Amino acid sequence: MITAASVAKASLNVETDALTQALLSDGYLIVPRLLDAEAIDRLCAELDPHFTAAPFGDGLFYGGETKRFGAVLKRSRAAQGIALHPAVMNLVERVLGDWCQCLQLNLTQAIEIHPGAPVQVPHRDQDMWAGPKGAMHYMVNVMWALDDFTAENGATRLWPKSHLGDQDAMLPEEEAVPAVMPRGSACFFLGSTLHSGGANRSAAPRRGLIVSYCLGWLKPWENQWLAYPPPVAREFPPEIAALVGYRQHLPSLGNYEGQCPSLLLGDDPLPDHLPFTDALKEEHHELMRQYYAGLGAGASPVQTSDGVRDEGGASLAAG
Ligand SMILES: O=C(O)CCC(=O)C(=O)O
Ligand SMILES: [Fe+2]
Repeated sequence: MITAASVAKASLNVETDALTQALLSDGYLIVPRLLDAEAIDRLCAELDPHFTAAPFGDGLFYGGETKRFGAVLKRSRAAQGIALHPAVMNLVERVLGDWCQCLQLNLTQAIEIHPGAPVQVPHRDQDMWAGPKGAMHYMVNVMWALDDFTAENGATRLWPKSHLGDQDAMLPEEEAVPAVMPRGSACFFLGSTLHSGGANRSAAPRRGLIVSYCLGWLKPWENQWLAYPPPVAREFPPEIAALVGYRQHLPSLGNYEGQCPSLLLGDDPLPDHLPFTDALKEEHHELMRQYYAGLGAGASPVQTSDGVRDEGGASLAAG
């Protein structure tokens, strides 16, 4: 049983700082019973038919005795609420917020490890991205326990403080700690934390749901726009649509025809061409103001209803 990193739900709202520190210090954090009985029951009921329908995986990493499915937000309304859980968002924003203008969903993945499944190969999820490691955080995962997680039934294994050392190091098996937690609990872990699914030596499958958040300028592991194309995302609450990519990460990243991709979620058909419209940070506006001020009178653009144009009508908008 992990107790060092466990924090009672009751203290969650008032102690987000402490929770963040615990996560950053240990590389993982368990919050027991973050969901109440009704919430976890609803989530499990909505996911149950999908677990039944999902095939077993293929390959050493995914595992032939493990079932998975993605795009969980289109399959379960309860999962949408859980993805936006305020305690989770607070924590994730504290860890990732310094490195991006807004967060995005990296993936949702339901995982059912069946009896007889061996341990998964230990890995750091952030290794899929080629950037420098160790100086910043790329992602935070939340593993929601849909069943009680035990050392016998395949609880996720984590290597405490493995995010602090050599980011290429494999660590001794005996240093792994199983994320033992009751159903409805959440295990947070960093993209840099060495971890793996556990072997299931019990007689029953172990179900979990990973909701993974990453910096808004990264390529997410699960292609969110394909998982949730506009006809699907149109039905989402705006916060979920934004989290899966229907918003621009300033400046203008992820735009559609120079505009916010949330335009695609409206009721009206869009014209074939749209006016490219600045979506910049204040610092970019300031840089442009300074640039034009430096050029002096006459070279300055004037603001028109169409956007920013020079006096002769040529577009000056960044594009
Ligand atoms: O199922 C688990 O406990 C962890 C799975 C995992 O880490 C992965 O597939 O990347
Ligand atoms: Fe993983």
